[in-house]
Amino acid sequence: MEKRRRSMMPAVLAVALLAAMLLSSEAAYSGGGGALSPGYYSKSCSKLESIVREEVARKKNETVVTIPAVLRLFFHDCFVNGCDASVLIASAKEDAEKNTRDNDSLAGDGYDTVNRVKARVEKECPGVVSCSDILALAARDVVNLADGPYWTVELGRRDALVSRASDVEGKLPGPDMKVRELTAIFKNGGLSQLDMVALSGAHTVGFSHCTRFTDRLYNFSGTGKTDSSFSKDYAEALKKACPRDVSDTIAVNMDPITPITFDNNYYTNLLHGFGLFTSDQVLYTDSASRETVKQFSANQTSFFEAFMASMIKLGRVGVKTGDSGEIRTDCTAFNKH
Ligand code: HEM
Ligand SMILES: *[C@@H]1O[C@H](CO)[C@@H](O)[C@H](O)[C@H]1NC(C)=O
Ligand SMILES: *[C@@H]1O[C@H](CO)[C@@H](O)[C@H](O)[C@H]1NC(C)=O
Ligand SMILES: *[C@@H]1O[C@H](CO)[C@@H](O)[C@H](O)[C@H]1NC(C)=O
Ligand SMILES: CC(=O)N[C@H]1CO[C@H](CO)[C@@H](O)[C@@H]1O
Repeated sequence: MEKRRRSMMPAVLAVALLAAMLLSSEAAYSGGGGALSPGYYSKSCSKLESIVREEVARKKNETVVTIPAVLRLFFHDCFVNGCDASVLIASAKEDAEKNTRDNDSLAGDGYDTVNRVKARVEKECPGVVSCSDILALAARDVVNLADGPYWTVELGRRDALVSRASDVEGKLPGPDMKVRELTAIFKNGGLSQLDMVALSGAHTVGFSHCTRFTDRLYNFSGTGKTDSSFSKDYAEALKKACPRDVSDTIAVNMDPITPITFDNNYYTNLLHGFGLFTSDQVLYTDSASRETVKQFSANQTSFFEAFMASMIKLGRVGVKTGDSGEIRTDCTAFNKH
């Protein structure tokens, strides 16, 4: 759909690199007999971070879809049995995590990015770096390459030994959920309501298939009407892009104003009824989270700080360390034992 411009564009704020602030926390998470730490590979694979950055940048130069694809892939990996690269497994029987409805928009470019990085890392330091750590670093790099913040990534995750489609049910939030349900699902991973609101800001980049929100346009809550929390202009534009009988392959930008820039415009959109999903718009319509949305809309630095802190917390969910799991040589397959 077309980029729609409003008269009041958010001020462009100067973005400082805020990594230094986070470095002071020396955070180390322990789960499975080991601990995560930023310097985990400093001796065993000192070039790791520069390799990841270069390969992710190369891939992004080929297609900007790399940005949302990698970011969403990391979220889905972490929310289903922890950040353990279980989402990357390809199963001949099609019964792995990726073989579920929610993988629809897990664009192939996300998987491809991780696989390319892994291939280069294996040449440099074979058998040392986990696929789950590569995905965590790549998620940081895509955000930063889209003009978003840069933070220090904790490392030392090990890769899962299982990946089951049947484990996905109920773990991922749905676009029709309201604040209470969203908060509950994030709480399963030890994440707060504030983390939920900050991480939802990832919808400042990427695409959604029309079929994920057409009920809001044509039959909201079974009423046959349009959701009244939509801005009228936005709903009209979406109806043009996504007619009633729209094919399930058609997608639109989730942030219609700045679709490929990682900024706080997602929150400003919510103030104007430009939230694409119910799960987006309710963050503003529900008083439980409205003040946070206003704050992030008014102050990009405040959003970036919260987003970085929440991404670090997301990266600790259910991690395998120490003797758990394995270091996969091919991210799409378990090692042969
Ligand atoms: C808060 C609850 C959330 C819900 C209900 C939700 C739901 C969705 C849905 C339905 C889509 C469109 C998928 C499709 O077209 O099939 C989507 C896309 C996306 N989501 Fe979320 N999401 C949530 C949180 C997050 C979080 C925490 C992140 C990352 C930190 C994230 C990152 C993304 C990205 C980047 C895309 C665009 C994907 C692309 O363009 O390939 N989402 N989300
Ligand atoms: C990607 O493109 C940018 C801008 O054109 C360029 O500066 C950068 O060197 C490219 N990176 C890679 C790895 O190709
Ligand atoms: C709207 O939703 C209701 C309830 O789910 C359903 O019974 C009805 O058939 C739908 N109408 C249309 C036009 O799809
Ligand atoms: C924006 O948020 C940052 C970080 O929380 C804070 O230091 C700064 O004072 C805020 N700026 C304004 C104008 O409120
Ligand atoms: C990209 C991907 O793995 N897509 C799969 C998602 O799940 C469906 C249903 O199992 C598969 O048919 C797709 O191949």
